[in-house]
Amino acid sequence: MTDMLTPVLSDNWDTERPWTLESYEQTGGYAALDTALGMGQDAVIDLVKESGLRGRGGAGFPTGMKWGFIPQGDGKPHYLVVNADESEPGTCKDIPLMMASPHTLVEGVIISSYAIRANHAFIYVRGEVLHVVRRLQRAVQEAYLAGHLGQNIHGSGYDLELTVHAGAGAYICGEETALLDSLEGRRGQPRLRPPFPAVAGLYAAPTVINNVESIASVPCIVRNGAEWFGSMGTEKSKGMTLYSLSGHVKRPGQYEAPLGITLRQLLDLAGGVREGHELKFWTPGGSSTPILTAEHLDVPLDYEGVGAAGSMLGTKALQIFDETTCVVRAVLRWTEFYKHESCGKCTPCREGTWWLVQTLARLEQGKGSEQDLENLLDTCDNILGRSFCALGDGATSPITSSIQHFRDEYVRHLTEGGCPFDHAASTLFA
Ligand code: L3W
Ligand code: SF4
Repeated sequence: MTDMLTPVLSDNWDTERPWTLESYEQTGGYAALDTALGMGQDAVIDLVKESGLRGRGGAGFPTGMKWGFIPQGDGKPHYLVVNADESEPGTCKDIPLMMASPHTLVEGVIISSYAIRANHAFIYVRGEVLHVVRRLQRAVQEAYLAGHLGQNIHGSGYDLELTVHAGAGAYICGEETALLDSLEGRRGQPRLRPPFPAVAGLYAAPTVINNVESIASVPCIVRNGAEWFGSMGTEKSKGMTLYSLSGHVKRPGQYEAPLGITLRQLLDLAGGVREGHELKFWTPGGSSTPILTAEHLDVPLDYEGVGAAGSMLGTKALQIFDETTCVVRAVLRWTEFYKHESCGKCTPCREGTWWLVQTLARLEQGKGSEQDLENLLDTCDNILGRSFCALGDGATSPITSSIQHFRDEYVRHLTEGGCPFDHAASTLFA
């Protein structure tokens, strides 16, 4: 079964102190940078386009196409911003990547900035993860001292400054335009799109914003070629990716495998659901993506496959819940998170998430009525597609999907006058 694993980004994670420059260079690190500098900017963009790499932050937008939106030869400043504000519930791939091998990201930043003709790049990282901020700062310092960053990189005439910026701990700052506002020193709230950041981003200049994993995938594509990358995955979802398994699974953690692998195969790699229990529901990409059930064990985990099953691949954060978990309680917890993190800019999300929590809490305590289920769906309907950014839409996903798959369980709370589950047995959301 381990032949399903394709360690590329995680290949050096088990080596001696892989976060140091010395260790990274011993495993071929920064050789791709030389290759890219020798290819020229447009050839690097073409290579990334040909590879079929799609954004790993949740939306799956083609990376090379996004880079292609940056006006070339305009002589104006361009920026690259790495979205390292990993906060989606269940999502835990970028932080392990940056802790284990920060130079993979730094090398990716330099190559990507070179391709889009940017001379200043930023890594916007969650403020709470101070250990990651420090590790990145140290890696950036090492890269400057070795001549991988700064003036005239590797004698190519190309200059790049790289700034590591720590956010202040708001989930909304993972939304790309709120991130830009925050980076510019303002309160992080989403901006109207269009214009997309590729047209008017940081300081109103053309800006590429990509997720950590997307940018970290660039050096291996330069090293091994577009064909190699496309030999993994499926026709429309190419390459390998980091899947994060958490919850009721024997060996939680990051599993790097081709896009299109199934949860059944990943669970085999992870030792299965915890002993003596069975799968009840799971999220394919964090709590913003509609939940799926044991019926979906063989859904290909790629953008198309998960979409066809009625959900989204999202961040590939596979949260596994067995039969001891109350779905109503899980959904209530996630909804409390979205209510807390709603930035308040638009009414459907600001007011709607408050009402969702009130109604869900009543149902979870067995105090509501069946009409509350209709009220929940109606509120979701008034948030979905009417909110200013994806947070509002995402907040509705666990509710609508759980009512679709587990309506009976909601009703059971009402008929039994309370939650029928022993939360201590689940240990999650206890
Ligand atoms: C130029 C156009 N650029 C689109 C760019 C756009 C962005 C990218 C994708 O949300 C999802 C969300 C969460 N010209 C363009 C264009 N672009 N059209 O393409 O854009 P979009 O709007 O499809 O998605 P998004 O706003 O980036 C991301 C979901 O991910 N999610 C949340 C993840 C949370 C984390 C985290 O904690 N780190 O990643 C999980 O599923 O709900 O749907 O760059 O500018 N015409
Ligand atoms: Fe803010 Fe929510 Fe509206 Fe997004 S949907 S702008 S988070 S209030």
